[in-house]
Amino acid sequence: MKSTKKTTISQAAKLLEEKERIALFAHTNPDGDTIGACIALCIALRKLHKTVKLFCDMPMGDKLKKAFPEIEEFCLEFSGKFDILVAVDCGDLNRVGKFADFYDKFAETLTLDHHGGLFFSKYNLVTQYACTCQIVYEIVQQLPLQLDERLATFLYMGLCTDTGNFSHNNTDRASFLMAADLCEHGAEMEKINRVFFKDTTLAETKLLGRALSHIRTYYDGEMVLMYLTQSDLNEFGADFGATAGIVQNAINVDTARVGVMLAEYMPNIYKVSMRGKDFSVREVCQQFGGGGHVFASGCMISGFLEDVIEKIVRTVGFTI
Ligand SMILES: [Mn+2]
Repeated sequence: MKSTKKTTISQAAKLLEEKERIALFAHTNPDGDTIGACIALCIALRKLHKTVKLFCDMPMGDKLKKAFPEIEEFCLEFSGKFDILVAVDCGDLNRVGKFADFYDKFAETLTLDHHGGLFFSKYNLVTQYACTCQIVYEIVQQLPLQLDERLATFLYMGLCTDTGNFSHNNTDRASFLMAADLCEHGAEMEKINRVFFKDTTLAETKLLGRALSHIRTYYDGEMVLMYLTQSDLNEFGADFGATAGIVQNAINVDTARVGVMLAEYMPNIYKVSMRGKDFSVREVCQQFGGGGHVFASGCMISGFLEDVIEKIVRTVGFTI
């Protein structure tokens, strides 16, 4: 069993200052918080003349690269020599994705996370903050450098995405104080909002229309379901990633306690996303070998569309 210890903001800042070659790992299927935190920390550490490289087992996505052409893409394969590896916004080792085994064997590792998960690194800075960008923000304040526009912009990226634009329960006083400070330092807030909350491709908008046209309700409207098949995706030339987030339209229906979105991932294999209001969708997804959060979970189910829908309706029916 390797030894792990709890680390404070100032200890983490000191640790990073001591190291010369630093590898930052974003979590698999990277979101705005892990990307923003990695880029901000990279900018800060390079200001201190450190050698920093960013890794992730998936790229950060075209929308982001279009909006911020200056940022460097993650390295998808590991290479280089480092003094420390840092897992950014990772609640457990699996989040490091395909680098997990290598990460686990490395002697000097540091977790920066806000999911309150297990200690899997040598040093663990695990908080109850709204976002990992707040951890990086506080680390940056301990380092001998000033916030600038770029740092403020990427720190804002994680703050506004992980708080759902300051609307989720995790939004607190610290979120607004941080936002005020980042605003003062020139964060490009409108641009971040556009990229993460507004911009869609034409294919995505058409796909949403198709999903909405496939809406079905069960249990007096307490369950709302939508689906997309591979032929829908092909018709609009959309890739599978374009189905992400559509489930929100199902749970937004005022009568809904369960929102379900099925997207055909491969022929007769459906990725099922569920959202709940006062209803544990995690338990439903666990019945199918999936999981996640109590009110936001997912699973994969194989079968013909109508059979898959029937299975879900029946399973939800046990507890609704
Ligand atoms: Mn996060």
